Amino acid sequence: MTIRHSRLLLACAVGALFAAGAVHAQGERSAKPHPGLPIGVAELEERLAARSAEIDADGDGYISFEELRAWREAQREQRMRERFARLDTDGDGRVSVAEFEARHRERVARMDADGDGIVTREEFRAYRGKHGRMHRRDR
Ligand SMILES: [Ca+2]
Ligand SMILES: [Ca+2]
Repeated sequence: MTIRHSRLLLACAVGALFAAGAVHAQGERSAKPHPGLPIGVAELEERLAARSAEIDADGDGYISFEELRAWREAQREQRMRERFARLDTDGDGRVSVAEFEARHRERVARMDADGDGIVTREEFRAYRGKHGRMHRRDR
């Protein structure tokens, strides 16, 4: 393997790692220590190989459009299930309107940092800075 290939592999591995959500970058990315880092290149390569094998469902060595789409759909489905489970706080397999609203009230309370009952632009921006894209962590 050439150095150029190694670098490409590493770039792909890091990309795959981020795409898989194994690394949750949040706001002020450069300032905060990263829970998933440092990480060995060998581990990144292992993860890349595992991910590639997972996507290449028929194992023919090629990732077809359908395989990629199916993998993405499965990822989305998994995220939706996790989001649903977080909303279902009493674990009865259903999300009541009260459970749904409670989750959103918590979020609004966190946004209203000084608790004056008004979410200012600054508070909203600070919340987004801490939590990344709106709702990402609350889903
Ligand atoms: Ca394939
Ligand atoms: Ca429930």
